[in-house]
Order: sequence, then structure tokens, then C-alpha cells
Amino acid sequence: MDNKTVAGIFKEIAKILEIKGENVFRIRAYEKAGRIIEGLSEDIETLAENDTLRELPGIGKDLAEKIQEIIKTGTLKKYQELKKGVPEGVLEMLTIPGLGPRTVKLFYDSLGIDSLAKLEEAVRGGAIMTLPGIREKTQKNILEGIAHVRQSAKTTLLGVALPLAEKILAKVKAVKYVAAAEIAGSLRRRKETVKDIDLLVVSKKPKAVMDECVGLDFVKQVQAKGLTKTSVIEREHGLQVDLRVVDKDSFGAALIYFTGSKAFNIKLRQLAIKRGYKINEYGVFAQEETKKEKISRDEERIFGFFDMQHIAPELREDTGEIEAALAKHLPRLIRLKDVYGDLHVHSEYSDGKASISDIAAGGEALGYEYIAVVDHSQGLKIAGGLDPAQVRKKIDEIKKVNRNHKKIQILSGAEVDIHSDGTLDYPPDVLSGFDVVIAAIHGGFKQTKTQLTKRIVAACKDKHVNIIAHPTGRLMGLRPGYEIDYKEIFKVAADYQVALELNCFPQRLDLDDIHCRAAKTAGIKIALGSDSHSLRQLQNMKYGVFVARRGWLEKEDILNCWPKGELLKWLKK
Ligand code: DGT
Ligand code: CA
Repeated sequence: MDNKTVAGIFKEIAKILEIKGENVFRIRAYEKAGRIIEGLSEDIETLAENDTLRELPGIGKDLAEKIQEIIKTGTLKKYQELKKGVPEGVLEMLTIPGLGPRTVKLFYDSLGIDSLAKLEEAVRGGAIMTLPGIREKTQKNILEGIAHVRQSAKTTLLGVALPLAEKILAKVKAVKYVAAAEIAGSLRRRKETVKDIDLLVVSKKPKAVMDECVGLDFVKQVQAKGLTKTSVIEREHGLQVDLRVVDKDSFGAALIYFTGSKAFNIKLRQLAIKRGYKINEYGVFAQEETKKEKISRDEERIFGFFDMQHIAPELREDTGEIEAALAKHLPRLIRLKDVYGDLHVHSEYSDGKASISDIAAGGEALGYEYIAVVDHSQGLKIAGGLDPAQVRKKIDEIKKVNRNHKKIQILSGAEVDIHSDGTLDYPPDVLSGFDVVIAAIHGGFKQTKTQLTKRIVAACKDKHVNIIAHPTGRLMGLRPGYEIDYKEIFKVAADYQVALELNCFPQRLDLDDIHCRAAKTAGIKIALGSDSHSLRQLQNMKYGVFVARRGWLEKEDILNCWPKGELLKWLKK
């Protein structure tokens, strides 16, 4: 728990109390406590541990207890309760830079404004100008503030944020006095979408590093600049980049802390306390000690110190990984290099750009043993679906290409549309000519959950079908997935030896991590498919691997982590 978080909670409480029109002395007390804690040079946790909180100016018994509660639980009951009494939108208005609680209260009381949208409307329409003390400049500030709040509430696809963060990281690493730098936060945990980019830097000269970093070419705007933390907005996507500089002796602890998740950190801290230690972003300390343990510098060694296996960042969500690490039962997560091939690639026969022989060469370059070229089926006209004659031609070409490529085998396949009534878009004689059949829903998303489930169940029961592609049809940022009855589908897929796809396209990542894990528990195999429509997109396989790791998947759970022989046997059913 850092000083800033504790201070932040107190300052928020002060704001909420002000909106509620509460006693001004109470409000000031919380404000003052917030300011004092924020400005402390010592770690608030150390003071709490040494029971010296009450020596701070303005901190009495009540506030000292509240600080203890925040450190212990990560939050404050009273704060949670207070938040409940104020509309969500009003609290959101409080996050607009430069807009104080008194003004927010004025807007709420006199104009009933309780959301960003209503506030924006009132500013644009001039309604707020009727209120006392509001000037032209206030209007402009509010509109800019709203834009800022909206931007920071937005999430960005991993497929966009990760390559961007890697570019920025390389630039930061090249800065003088930077001894090491790592990506932290949700990006390091490889979440499918992230809010911002967290970078952690090791340096003995934070001032020089911060001075240089704010001048790097990716920086569009500097939000805040300090010695331990600097926030900037980058140019390409307007994402916030938080840069933190730590001492090398703290690096492991800081990396754990800023990688999170918050829930993981809280659980780890509780475990440390039980063992007589405390862990925070500065290090691991024996209780009553101010000198950190040497292992604080190294993430791996901190896990070892607490008798745990090293927990991969992707698992750090407090969903059983700490318990598994203590019991030495963590899964052996798959890695990109465990992937033997791609099970979902489109060629120029349908809507892809690459020819069959391009695809074979592209797969060989990646070291693959096989690639399933699955073009769309006849009914999907807009995606260039193949009629049976074209299918025969394609299969002939695949045979030829395979003769010329010894290292890789192209598997002939189709991504067969599942009609609204659950029937497939090719007759059995066409389906039986493929090495691999993927079935998928491409339309009729408005059907009920029962109907959609029935369609997928019917496809699973067809003896030709090996894989169900992008099972929920979601396109992040565009549409949520349709609802399906997972339990029912898992059961039928297991009974009929059908795998579910983890589509690796960054907008899809479908099945998601949570359902991959549930599928594994239900005994279902997962197929990784890049859904490539060009050779470059073959690289998207890595996003599927990240999700698979977050879903606790191991080699045996994933069809294309099996060598060719085993896969072909499985496909024959
Ligand atoms: P995001 O940015 O919403 O995609 O997700 P994160 O996990 O990157 O969250 P962020 O950027 O707010 O914070 C980075 C890490 O810092 C987070 O994963 C865990 C740690 N952290 C932040 N706030 C707290 C806190 O209040 N308590 C604890 N224990 N850890 C925190
Ligand atoms: Ca973050």
C-alpha cells in the first residue's frame, strides 16, 4: 500500500463529504490527513507497523485506525459506504481535473447534473453560465477535463498496446542511467484490454532519467512529473504511460507490486504478514525491520523466499494461483514455441491475401509442422465462400504444394457456416473430403441463447466437425459476444470429440481466458487459430498464447501443441 493510495482515499472522502454538505471540520480533517500522508517521506506502512501514526500532525485515534484498515484490507468500509450514497456520475465528475466538489455540488443541486454526459450538454448549451461564479474559461476547462476523463476510462486492445509499449520500452532502455526497464501492470499480465502502459525503470539517477524521458519523441503531453513517477500521454493512440523509477535493491518487489493485479498483491501481502514479513513496492521486510531483505531486488527470489513457485504474470489475478504456487501445483503453461502449427488460416481462395504456397512458406518460416487452410463455405458470399468445384480445385492445389514442401503439411479445411437452423453449409460428401472442418456462426446473432446454443450443439454432433471457431462471436470494441450455454456446449463437445477454438485475432480472443479455463476443467481441447487473412497476421498467434496462459492451459490441452501425427489421429475421431 503506497502513501498515495491512502492519501487518495482520504481526499476522496473529503470530496464526498463536501458534496453531501457535511460538517466542514470533518471535511478539513480528511483533506489535511490526505495532504500530510501524500507529503510523507516515510512509508506509511512502516509508521503503521511501528505504531507511530499518531505522531503525525492531524492524525488522531480514529484516522490512525482507518489507515490501519486500509493497509490491512486495501480499502476502507466507511469509504465504500460513502460512495454508495452519491450517484456514480457525480463521483465521476469529481475526477475532472480542476473541478472541485463545491462546483460539482452546485451543478448537482441546482441543475440536477449527475453524469459526464449531462454536464457536457449543460456546458455546450450554456446552462451552467446561469450559475454564480462560472466563467467562460470554466466552460473550456470542463470540456477538456471531460475529454481527459473519457480517454482514461477507455481500454485499448492488447494487440495495439503491447507492440506500442515494446517500442516505448526500447526507447526508455536507451536513456542514459537506465540500468533496466520492464513493462508492468495489466500489460505484463497480458490482459485482453488495458487502460494504460505501466513501465518500471531501475536507475540511480531518477531526476536525469525523468528529465530525459519527458523529452522522448513518443511523448505528446506531460501530465505529471516527479522523481518516482512521471505520467505522459503518448502520440500514437493517446495512451497514458506511467513511468516509475526505483532503486535496484527494490526492483523485484516493485515489479511484483506494479504488475499486480491489485487482488493478487493483497493476497500476497496477507501471506507475507502470516509469515512475519511485510511486502510492498519497496521490498520485503521482516516485521519490526526497516532494512529490506536482499531478495527484494529479484522477483523470482521473492517467490522462492515465500516457498512459492514463480507465478507467471498472466496468472496473477488471485484465482487460486497463490495457493497452487504454495502447493507446487502450478500448471506448466504453454509457450509460443510449443505451438506446432496454425489451425485457422484463410487463403486467396476465399477472402485471404496469400496463396497456398505463400502460406506453406510462411508457416515454414515460423517453424510450423502444419497449417490448416480453412476458407469460407459457399453460403458466405461476402467472404468469397467456395462452392464444391472450387473446393476440389483447392484440395488438388494443396496436394501439389505439399509435394514441394517437406517440412510443413498444409491441411485442407473449411470454415463452414452454421446455418440458423443448425445445419451446415456443405453436404456430407464435401465435408468428408477435408482434413479438418471448423464450424462457425456468422449470422443470426439476434437469436436467443437457447437457439444459438442449439445451433452449436447441432454442429458438434455432425461427425465431420472438428472445431467450433470463435464460439461467442465477440468483436471487442464493436459488439459483445452472443450468449451461449457453456455447460451444455462443453458437454456435447466432450462427448463428440470437438475442440473449441481460441481465436487469436486481437479483437476476438474468443474463447476468452475464463472460459478457456472452464473448458479445460470440462475436458475440452482448445484449438489455436490466428484467423489470418494475410501472412503478417500469422504473428497474431502470440495473443492466443497469452490468453491460453491466462486460462491456465498446458500443452496437452491444446490441439496444435501436439505434433502432427497426434493431431491427425485426433482429427480422424
Ligand atoms: P489497467 O491499467 O486498468 O489495465 O490495470 P492495471 O492492473 O495495470 O492497474 P493500474 O495501472 O491501476 O496499476 C498497476 C498495478 O499497480 C496494479 O496491477 C497493482 C498495483 N496497484 C495499483 N493500485 C493498487 C492498490 O491500491 N493496492 C495494491 N495492492 N496494488 C495496487
Ligand atoms: Ca495499468
